[in-house]
Amino acid sequence: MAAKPFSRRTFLKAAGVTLAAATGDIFAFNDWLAKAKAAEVSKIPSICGTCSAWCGMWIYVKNGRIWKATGQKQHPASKGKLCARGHAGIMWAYNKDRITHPMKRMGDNWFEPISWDDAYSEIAAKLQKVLTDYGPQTVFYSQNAKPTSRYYMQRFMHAIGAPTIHSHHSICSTARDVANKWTTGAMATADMANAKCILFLGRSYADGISPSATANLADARERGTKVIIVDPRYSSSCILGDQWVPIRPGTDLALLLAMAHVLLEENLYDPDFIEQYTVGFDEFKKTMLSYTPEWAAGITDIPAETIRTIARDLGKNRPASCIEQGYKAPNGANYVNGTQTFRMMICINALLGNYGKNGGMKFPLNPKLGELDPKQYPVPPKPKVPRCDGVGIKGEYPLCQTSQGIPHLMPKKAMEGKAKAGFIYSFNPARNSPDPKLMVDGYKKLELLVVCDIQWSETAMAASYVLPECSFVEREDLPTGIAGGKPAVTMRCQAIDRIHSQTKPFEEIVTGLAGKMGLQKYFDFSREEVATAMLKPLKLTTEDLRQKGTIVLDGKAKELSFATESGKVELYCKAFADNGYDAVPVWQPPLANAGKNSFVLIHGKQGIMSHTATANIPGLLQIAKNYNLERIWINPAKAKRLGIKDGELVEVSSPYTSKQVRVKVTERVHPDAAFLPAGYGNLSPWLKTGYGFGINPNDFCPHRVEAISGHAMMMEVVVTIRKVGE
Ligand SMILES: Nc1nc2c(c(=O)[nH]1)N[C@H]1C(S)=C(S)[C@@H](COP(=O)(O)OP(=O)(O)OC[C@H]3O[C@@H](n4cnc5c(=O)[nH]c(N)nc54)[C@H](O)[C@@H]3O)O[C@H]1N2
Ligand SMILES: Nc1nc2c(c(=O)[nH]1)N[C@H]1C(S)=C(S)[C@@H](COP(=O)(O)OP(=O)(O)OC[C@H]3O[C@@H](n4cnc5c(=O)[nH]c(N)nc54)[C@H](O)[C@@H]3O)O[C@H]1N2
Ligand code: SF4
Ligand SMILES: [Mo]
Repeated sequence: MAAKPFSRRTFLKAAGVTLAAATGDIFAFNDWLAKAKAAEVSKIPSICGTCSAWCGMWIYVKNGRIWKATGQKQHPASKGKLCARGHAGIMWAYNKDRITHPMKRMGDNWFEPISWDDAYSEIAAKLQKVLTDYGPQTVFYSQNAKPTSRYYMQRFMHAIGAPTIHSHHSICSTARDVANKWTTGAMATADMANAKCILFLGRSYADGISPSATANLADARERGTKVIIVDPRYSSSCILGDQWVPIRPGTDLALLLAMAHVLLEENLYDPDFIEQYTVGFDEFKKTMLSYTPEWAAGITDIPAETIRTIARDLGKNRPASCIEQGYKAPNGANYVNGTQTFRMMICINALLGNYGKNGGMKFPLNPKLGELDPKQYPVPPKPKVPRCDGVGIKGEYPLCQTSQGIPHLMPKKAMEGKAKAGFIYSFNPARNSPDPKLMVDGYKKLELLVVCDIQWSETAMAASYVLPECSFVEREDLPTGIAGGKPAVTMRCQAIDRIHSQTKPFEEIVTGLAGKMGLQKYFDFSREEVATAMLKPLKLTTEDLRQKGTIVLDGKAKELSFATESGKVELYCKAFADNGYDAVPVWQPPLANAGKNSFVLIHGKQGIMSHTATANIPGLLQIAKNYNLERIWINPAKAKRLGIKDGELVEVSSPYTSKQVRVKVTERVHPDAAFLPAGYGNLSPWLKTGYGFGINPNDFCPHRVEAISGHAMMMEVVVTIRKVGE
């Protein structure tokens, strides 16, 4: 299956053969081409690791090297296609800036290689000391959203009695997820294929890409679906939309309150749905009455008549109309009012009566995977101590989900002495969260920080030990379920042998460390055994997945139900009231407001970059350079007032920092907003390709934690911009 390793010795041997066979014609192109064509090609199913869409891919391998990749047709995110990042990400394996050995930090930007055995022993000893001196509540584990190896680290954390486990969502979508949990009980997704009218708040399928979502948007356009996009800037999705509605940053909540007002006032809602499936309609209606479109127009900068038209478009097309749930723009991790903004999106979808209906919001079906028999394979008990991020604790962050937690809070907790040791896997919070200096200073206060990455991320640079994983094309991972209209199951398989012999899959690393901690009994199984147990209820085997990659399962839509405390959509949310939050959303202004000569600093994805992880991939960075993609966008009216012309070098300043970048002067952005692409500004000097290119919005924003869901409020900052040299 996996091809031969590409070592220097095999290369020299192969070169010798060529030389002997082709005397006098060593580098002839035809000879090379013939050999390349004659090479056997193997096709291995994998899962793209270049963003959290986790597309199913086929990797084609020739002569032990990756040749190309294509998207798996049956995988719901790829549907036969990959994006540019996916095509580039397969080459990560060969990147010159990979971490190739376990490393121990000796000083600033100074690490020395260490053997795996010594690394495990030293880490285990330091961890044991932290556990003895301060207790397991001071240990945390933070990771990216998806990796299946959470299975191993969760066991490890429970085995040491430590409850604080994080995903990256406090800088992504935690406000959305918390609002969903308490309002509908689970996350429904927009049924684009059948919608007659759909409203996007910031979410941009053509920038924050998954190939199938981008294709769905194009199809919707072809079908004549009315697509309305509210965004302070004209995103790449707007060419596929009917209407771009520029909005003042951070004010979507006012728009939604006024839309609810119109739907109620003009009887454009579904009374039967409200009666059968919601609680709190009377309080909700009473609150909405005061929020007129004229009131919202002054706040959002959207004319009252436009607000009425948007509400009517949705109301008249109900139930085949909806507000797409998005990830983060106004409702995920960016503004102080994000949690209530998302609650309002749900409330409007409920007014439209669109839950469970074609063209509305549908709850995806999850495949039910099995597990190892706990009698044969002991499971560590759930930890009893409280979490160190306050999640689930009354008076701190009671409503935030324990499955997500607040990872960006850990450096602060380290400064306060409440966090002492941390493990971070496949996650770069030091660069992807606001205030990188605080993040790094805090992490360095820990007695132990272990980071597992493939490259020298900013977080790795702050670690006491850096453990190198092999990249996604070099390993097989556990199977994973995919929720959707039809549930599916998929597995990443190993396409090539490891390039660097000292790199390992995370599961081996955790198991090795557990051995040194005396916790072998919880890890006495092979990955094959776990994978087999997971697939058993589906009557599938690991071989099935190694052949097919992704398998779509049968699944029948369940009767509509809501997994909330009341069993209904909570227009009035009791849990919010019980914890001192507004039970019905009310207007809450953003913290940052632009002045005559200042801007709210907004940001977003570009189709060719994943967060700050891909700027170090040479092919992708070259595209960014060729097309000046790092520039900050400002509106011509304001640019003129500030004496700034397109392409000039400007200094962007917030109370926290000043940095220079070139400017893109464009009508495509609201005058109150400056839009900075989010993928640049790598600070780690060992990311040699990306280092020094562009600047990053997180540098300008302070460290903060929103009160309800605990997100980072990443766009709540005002900047000034002036021409350099003035
Ligand atoms: N400036 C900026 N900040 C952002 C965003 C942004 O776009 N720009 N986006 C926000 C959002 S929506 C999110 S979800 C978060 C995302 O924040 P992160 O979860 O930190 O996302 P990435 O930047 O993709 O970082 C993933 C890390 O995993 C490493 N990695 C990649 N493959 C592997 C692997 O196979 N094994 C291991 N061990 N490591 C691997 C990468 O090198 C990188 O250091 O950031 C948020 N913050
Ligand atoms: N190319 C690429 N695709 C990705 C990723 C990636 O890193 N790169 N990451 C994946 C991940 S983890 C995520 S979370 C998704 C994110 O995908 P999206 O949810 O689409 O996230 P962003 O690009 O962060 O969206 C920011 C958009 O919100 C707009 N915006 C800013 N402020 C406001 C506001 O106040 N109101 C409104 N209505 N809009 C506002 C910005 O102008 C921008 O267009 O993308 C996924 N896909
Ligand atoms: S959207 Fe692109 S980068 Fe993300 S998983 Fe799919 S192919 Fe990979
Ligand atoms: Mo995200």
